[in-house]
Amino acid sequence: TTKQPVALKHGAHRVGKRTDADMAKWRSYGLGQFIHWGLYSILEGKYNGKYYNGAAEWIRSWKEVPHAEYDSLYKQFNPENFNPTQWAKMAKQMGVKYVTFTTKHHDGFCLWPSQYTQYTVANSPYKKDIVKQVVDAYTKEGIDVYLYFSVMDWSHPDWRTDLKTKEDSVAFDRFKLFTKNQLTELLKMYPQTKGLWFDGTWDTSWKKSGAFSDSLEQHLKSLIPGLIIGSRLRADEFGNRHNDANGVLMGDYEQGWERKIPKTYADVHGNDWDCVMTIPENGWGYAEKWLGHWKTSYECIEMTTQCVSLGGNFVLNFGPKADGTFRPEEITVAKEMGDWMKVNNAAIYDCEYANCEKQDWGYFTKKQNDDKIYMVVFNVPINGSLKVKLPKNTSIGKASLLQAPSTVLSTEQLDYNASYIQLPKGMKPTSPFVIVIDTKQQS
Ligand code: JFZ
Repeated sequence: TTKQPVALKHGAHRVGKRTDADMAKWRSYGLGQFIHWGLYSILEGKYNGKYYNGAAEWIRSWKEVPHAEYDSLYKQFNPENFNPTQWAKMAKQMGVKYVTFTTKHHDGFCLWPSQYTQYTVANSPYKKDIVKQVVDAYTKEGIDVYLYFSVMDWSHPDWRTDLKTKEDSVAFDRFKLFTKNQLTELLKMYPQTKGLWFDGTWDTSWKKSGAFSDSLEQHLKSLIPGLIIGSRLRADEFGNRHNDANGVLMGDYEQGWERKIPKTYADVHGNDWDCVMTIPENGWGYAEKWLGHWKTSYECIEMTTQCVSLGGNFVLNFGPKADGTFRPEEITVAKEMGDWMKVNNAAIYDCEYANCEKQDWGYFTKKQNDDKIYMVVFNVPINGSLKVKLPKNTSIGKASLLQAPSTVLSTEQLDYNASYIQLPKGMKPTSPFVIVIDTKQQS
């Protein structure tokens, strides 16, 4: 007996990937930037000389921090060195194709002058609209803009984590209207927006509001045709998130790959997806001290490649300081990634899963709508001879170095789907490099 699908009013409205041009563009990005900036940036992950162990943008939830004091931080928000053009140019040099920017995080402070609350940048000493400046500067550099929005809002008296009483439901109805108003306002004020990145949607109150989030999603999509919304907004009528009761993704791409990367293509269940990643182990907002390991540009390049090789995008987070500047560690990672992308981006942009997974030497990517495949090599054997298992029904026509296209590499075919590729004698790579393969298809 096969399991009958559950009839759902508020489950997925589409099975499989979107097929339109906006989503095709999203799929081609490869690399993105995330930015977490807000009042938490002022505290820098510490309070009263003590360091907070959690993610810096969560510091308001630490017992050491009096809420009244945190909620007054907006009176100090004055990023004198904020230079949106510089931000966008840094992102451009890094090679990112899209940015996701925190318009409002869990604390509720709005970086745009929302007319639905007083708790906005307009009432800070800085006064000016931050979101507009980010949207304009990045758009000018040709980088697509996505707006991060936390539904959960610690500043709003009507926010509830659960709906246990009649009073809760009445309050939460007001909150839902507030949320819809703010989102409508954002899309009307910043019509260049390509998509929304939702967060703070895990509480029972929101999971019980599946009918509302369904209508909200449709409303937002009616405001900007082609708008992209991931799987972190809605719940179905049974409170299932990401995937509905039938296991079908609700949203345009899987938003669950947070600080983790799928191991195999089977793990992504045929969905579009992106992975959002922090440079330190955890923590998205600025913290004075990064405890534990920080990722190097090398690790971030490998993660970018790994994501693209499994059909996803890699999105690296930055947490600017309260004054509007980036910490040197982030500037270095961005610069080094950009230098690498400049040479090797052919293997990242417009690329997809090549029907072959990680091998000893590194990762395959494949140009979309093209048979060209790329080997992004991270590990070179001592004898310079890479054993390559090729995608199904594929053998090597020609193998060459992306950096030196006239260098044709000698190959030895082992069987139809496997070959040795010999690197030029004396080639001692100091960074990951790309081999381009023109394929021969089995007829
Ligand atoms: C959320 C936020 O709480 C956090 O501050 C940051 O903005 C991040 C991008 O998103 O954190 C989450 C959300 C979901 C998961 C983990 C952390 N999750 O699904 O595993």
